[in-house]
Amino acid sequence: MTNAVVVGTGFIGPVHVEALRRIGVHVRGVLGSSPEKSQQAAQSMNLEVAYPNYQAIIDDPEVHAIHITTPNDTHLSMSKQALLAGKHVICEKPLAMNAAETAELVELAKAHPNLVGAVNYNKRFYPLVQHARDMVRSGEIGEVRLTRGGYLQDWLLYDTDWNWRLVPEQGGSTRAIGDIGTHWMDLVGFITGLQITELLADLHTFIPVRRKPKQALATFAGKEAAAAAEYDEIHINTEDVGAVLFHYSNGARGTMNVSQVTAGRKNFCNFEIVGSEATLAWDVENPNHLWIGRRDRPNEVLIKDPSLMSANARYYNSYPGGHTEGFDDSFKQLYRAVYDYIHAGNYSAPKPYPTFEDGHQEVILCDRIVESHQQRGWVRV
Ligand code: SOE
Repeated sequence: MTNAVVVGTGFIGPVHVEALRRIGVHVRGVLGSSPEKSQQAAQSMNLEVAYPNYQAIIDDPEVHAIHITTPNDTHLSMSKQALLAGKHVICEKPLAMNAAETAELVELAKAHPNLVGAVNYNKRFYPLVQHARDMVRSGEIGEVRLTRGGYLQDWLLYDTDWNWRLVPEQGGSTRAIGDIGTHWMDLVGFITGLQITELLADLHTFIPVRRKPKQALATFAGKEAAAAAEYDEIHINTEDVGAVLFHYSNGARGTMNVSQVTAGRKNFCNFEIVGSEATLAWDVENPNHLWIGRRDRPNEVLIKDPSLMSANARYYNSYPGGHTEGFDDSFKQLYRAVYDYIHAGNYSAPKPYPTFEDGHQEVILCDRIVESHQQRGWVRV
């Protein structure tokens, strides 16, 4: 039996715990930002071990896989310690703070070929995303010419909204791009298989000073809480929004918009992939519909239904047509891919999950995006 531990008890840690349990992976315990938080989380999720610190997980021989869901500045050291201790790693995105760190992790993963080094790009695992990929890769939409879309949210719209991601020392030098833009670039790259060769970026911070509550708040939790009575004013130097133009390896063009301050857009990640024969459009808030645009016949909407989908995409459906699958299911399907791979034990087989190499590519793109913005010009990737 493979035992997993989840590190982090904020918004996303419990999502990992729940998804692992749904596929029968034993979650041995959890680690929060303090021993008290570990205790509370272990109790509320009915887990046997509340770890006092990270070293206790590393030292526990019963732990085989570690899910890292803590702020980005912890990813390098935690992933490193885990691999060196012979444990599989499933790390939240972005994989680390900059390309030097992610390159180190790629090398370490290469030196431990019998361990999984996965990055949590869950959006790849929506059934219709898998189907869209199969359509594009089999030539059904012709040659890809354009990609368009982005990722819009509103949870950081007010100057009273606060989260650790606003602090570059914890989140990294990009915020909207690093946190949600990387999801979009990974998703579109996964579907099209195209490499970004050049880009031009424009980033902007609309809220240069924010009120940081004295009491820490989990991601998204601020929207439900009243504005803090006690706060510190903090100068913000990471972007609220970004727009990026891309050139791809085959000559295709792309545009991506990201924003954490777009009122009404909750978690709107969408793409339009335009081929020489047809267009595909999808969004994560309506993930059971794939729009297929045509010129020579009426457009179609494919409603998620395994009986109408590619063999590969069928594998990533758990339920028949009309039975929706969403956010939590995408985590479940990602972990199915990871743990089926571990249980099969053939580590030279192609990896069906986003790897440290994929995580590294995303962080390189973030670094280039910041560079392009600072230079006010196109940069090569
Ligand atoms: C916050 O922007 C966040 O939780 C991201 O970090 C996640 O990756 C995304 O799924 C939802 O929004």
